[in-house]
Amino acid sequence: MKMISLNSNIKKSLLLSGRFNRSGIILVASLWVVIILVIIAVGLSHKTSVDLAFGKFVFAKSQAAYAARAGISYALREIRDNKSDGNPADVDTHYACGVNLKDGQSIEQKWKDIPLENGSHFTIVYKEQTDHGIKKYLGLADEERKININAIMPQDVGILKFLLTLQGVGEEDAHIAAASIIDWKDPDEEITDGSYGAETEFYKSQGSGYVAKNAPFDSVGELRLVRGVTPEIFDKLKDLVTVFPKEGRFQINANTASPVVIKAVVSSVVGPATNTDEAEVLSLMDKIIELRNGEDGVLHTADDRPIDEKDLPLNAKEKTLFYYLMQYHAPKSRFFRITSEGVAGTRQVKSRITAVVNQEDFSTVYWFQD
Ligand SMILES: [Ca+2]
Ligand SMILES: [Ca+2]
Repeated sequence: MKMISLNSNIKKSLLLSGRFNRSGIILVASLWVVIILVIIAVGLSHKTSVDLAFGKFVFAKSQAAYAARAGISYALREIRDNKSDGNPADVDTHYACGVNLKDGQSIEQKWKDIPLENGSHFTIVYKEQTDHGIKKYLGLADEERKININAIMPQDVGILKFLLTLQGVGEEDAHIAAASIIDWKDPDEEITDGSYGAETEFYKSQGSGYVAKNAPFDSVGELRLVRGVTPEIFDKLKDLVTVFPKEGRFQINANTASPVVIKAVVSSVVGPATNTDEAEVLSLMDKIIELRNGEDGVLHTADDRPIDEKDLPLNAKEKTLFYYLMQYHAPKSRFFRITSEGVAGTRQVKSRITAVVNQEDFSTVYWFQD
């Protein structure tokens, strides 16, 4: 009897605990469903806000890209206007490059934060390596301030060589790269400067899978294929050389050229033949820089002046180097680099386009969008 009542108690308690377990499982399961639904809801709302933010960014990015594009059109119109109503005797300087400022107009008014109707704006600006590091300048930059690797001839190999040695590249390495750059684009298969240059035979012997181009460079980046142009050398060349124009004789604009470019040109004739040495290169350079900077002594301000022999107090040796430089000097430039930075209205989202245009026919010879 006792046994039976014990069994029934156990059954009862088992029954109770079973009921409890079932309702407990249902409760826990319901809670999990709620938690999962909450997680999904939070996830969805987060995803929606991420999608929304991404959508806004994409919209702002395209607004910025259109602003940058508007900047290119604006600069082209300025170049065109300057050409049609400008004084034909005008020359291009570092400050007034491609476009002259109107009376009383500041360089900021001409090129900085030019607004568009939708609230976005653009700035025409470029960066340049100076003795005091990289500086930003407003306006356009001519290509004639650089060494044209398509126009340079075998007899000018020294100019390219000095462009490298003046930047710390060893004499031998500089000579190999310079001669090979000339061989790459000259139409013949004759090696420049004996063993220094490189034509098809060299590239074949290296198993490089390509031959000497024997045609003009289409881009500065193509230099990477040339014998002796190591990544280090390419880095030192890329901002100081141009491939425009692809034809014609070698010219630079000494009003705008970087000091290292002018130094490379004149250094290539220094020696007993001209009775000059390094000291004259430096003193000539100082005088040119002083004249170009104008009275305030600062480059890229309204008082900047073009180079003119009558304004330069030169001694006989400096004159020898100066006349050599003047052979190549083209004070009016033809190819202008426009770098336009577009900024979207409400958000600080930027976009940049760089174009190089030919001022003669307004053709675009280079276009790059970041
Ligand atoms: Ca060749
Ligand atoms: Ca100045």
